[in-house]
Amino acid sequence: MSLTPSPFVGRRSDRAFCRIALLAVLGLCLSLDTLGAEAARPADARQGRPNILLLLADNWAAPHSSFAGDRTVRTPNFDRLAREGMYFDNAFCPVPSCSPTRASMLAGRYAHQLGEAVNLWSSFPPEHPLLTDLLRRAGYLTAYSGKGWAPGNYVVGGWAENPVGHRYADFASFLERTSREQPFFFWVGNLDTAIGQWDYRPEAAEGLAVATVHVPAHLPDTPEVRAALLAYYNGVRRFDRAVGEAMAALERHGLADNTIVVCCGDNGWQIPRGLANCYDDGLKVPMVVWGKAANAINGKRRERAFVSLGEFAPTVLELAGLPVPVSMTCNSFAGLIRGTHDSAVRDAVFVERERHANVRAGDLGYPIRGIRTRDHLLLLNLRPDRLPAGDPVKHQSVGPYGDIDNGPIKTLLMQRQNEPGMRRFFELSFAHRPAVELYDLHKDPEQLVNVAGRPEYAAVLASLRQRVVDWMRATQDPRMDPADNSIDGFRYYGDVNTWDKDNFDGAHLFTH
Ligand SMILES: [Ca+2]
Repeated sequence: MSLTPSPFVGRRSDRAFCRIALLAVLGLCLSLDTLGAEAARPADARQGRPNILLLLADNWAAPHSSFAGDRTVRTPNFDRLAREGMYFDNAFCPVPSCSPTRASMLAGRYAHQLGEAVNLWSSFPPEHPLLTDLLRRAGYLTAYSGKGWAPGNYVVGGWAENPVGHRYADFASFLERTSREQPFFFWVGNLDTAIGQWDYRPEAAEGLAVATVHVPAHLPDTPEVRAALLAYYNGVRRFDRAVGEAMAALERHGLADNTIVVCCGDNGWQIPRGLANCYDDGLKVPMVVWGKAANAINGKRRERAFVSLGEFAPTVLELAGLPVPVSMTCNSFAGLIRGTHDSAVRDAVFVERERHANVRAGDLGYPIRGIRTRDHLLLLNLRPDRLPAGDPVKHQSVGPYGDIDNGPIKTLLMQRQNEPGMRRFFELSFAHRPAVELYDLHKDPEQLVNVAGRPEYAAVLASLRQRVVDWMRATQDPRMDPADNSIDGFRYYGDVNTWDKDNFDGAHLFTH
C-alpha cells in the first residue's frame, strides 16, 4: 500500500488518458500549453514551486474551533494556523455531501457540471482535467492518506487508482519516502469528525464540558443530544491533534517554509438538518490557508469574502504559479490571499445537492439549487414532492429517512416525534419542504423561519432567484429543464448488495 510510486506513473488508465488528450487537441478543455507540457524530471521539478498540504476533516462544521469562538473544544493546532495564516469566515462547500464536494474540489467545476460525480456513491467521469493531473504534469507528486475522492467507484471512470493520487498510510510515512527535490501535493483525508468515529464513551468526553455545548435551535436540548454532540467534539479534538502531528512532520523535514497548508472541513457536521442539507450546518466549513510559500498571506489574517471549496483547484494552481485551464469554471481566490483582489466582489456562493444516499423509491435524489449571501439564504427545492431525508421506509440497504445518518439524535427524533413539544423538531428535519425557502440571516441566523411568502421579501427573493437561474443557465445545469431527470438515473454504487469492495479503499469508507 505504501510503496513509493514512480512520479511518472499515470493515475488514469490509458483509455481515460486518451480521452482527455483527445479533448485537449480539440481545444475543449484546456490549453495545449498545459496538457502538452512534458512532466518535469524530478531533478529540476521544483522550479521554485511550493508543496501543497491539504488537511481535510470529514464533516467538520464552521463554528467548531476555539479560534472561531467555540466554548466546548480547544483546537490549538488549527488556531495556530489561523493566527499565522488566513482564516476564512465565510467558507462553504459546494455540495453538503462527500464525494460531490471532493469531485468539485479536484475539477474546479460545479458538481452539476461533472456528470455522474454530482451524486454521492457515484463514478467519476474522466472528461475534465483535475488539479492532481495538472500538478503531476508540472512535476508534482500527488498522494493522499485516509479518505480521498470518496465514497464512490473510481475504477468504472477509468481511474487506475483514486483520482487524488497514490495512497499512503499517513503523511509522515509519505515524507520519509519522498525526495526533497520534487514538489508534492498531499491530501490528508482525516475521518475523526465523521459520525462513524464519534466516541460516545464517557471517558472520551474528559475535558469537554457538556454545559458549554451549543445545541442548534432545530434540535431539542436534551441530555441525549448533548451527549451525542460531545462525542462529535471528541472527534474535533482528535482531528486537531492530527493537524499538529502533520505540521510537526512538515517542520521535522524542514519543509514548512516551502509548503502551503490548507486546513478545512469538506462538509458541515452529520446531524439532522446538517450534512445533506443546504443550511449552514451542512454547508459552512472552517478554513485556513497558511504558509510563507503562499507569498501570500498578505498581512490580512481574517477574510470575510465568500469562498467555496469548488474554487480549491484553481486557487492552488494559481498559488503554485501554474495556468488554470478553461474547464475550471469556478474562480480562484488566490487574489484574496495575495491581497490583489477586492474581497467585496465575493458576496455569495452557489450551493446545490442531488442524490446523497439512495433512499427514495426509483433511486431519486433531492435536487436543490441555492445561493448563500451575507444577508440571506435562498433555496429552490426543485422536487418538493420528495422527502428531503428520504423515504420513511428502508430502501435497499439504507434507511428509513436514510439521508440522515444513524445515531442517537436521529433515533430520539423518530422515537419521540409524537410527544408534546417534539413534533416541531421532527418536522424540521424529516418533513416535506416548500419549493422555495428564504431565510433572513440577521434575524434568523439558524435558518428556521421561512420568509419566502412575505411581501416585504418579494424583491430580494426575485433578485436572488434570478442569480440562481443565471448561474444554472451559465453552467448548463441539466435541471434548467424541469422535465430532465437524467441525474436521478445515474447508477448508485453504494448498495452493499452490489458493492465491489475491491474498487474502494476500504470498508471504513462505507460511510456518507
Ligand atoms: Ca464529508
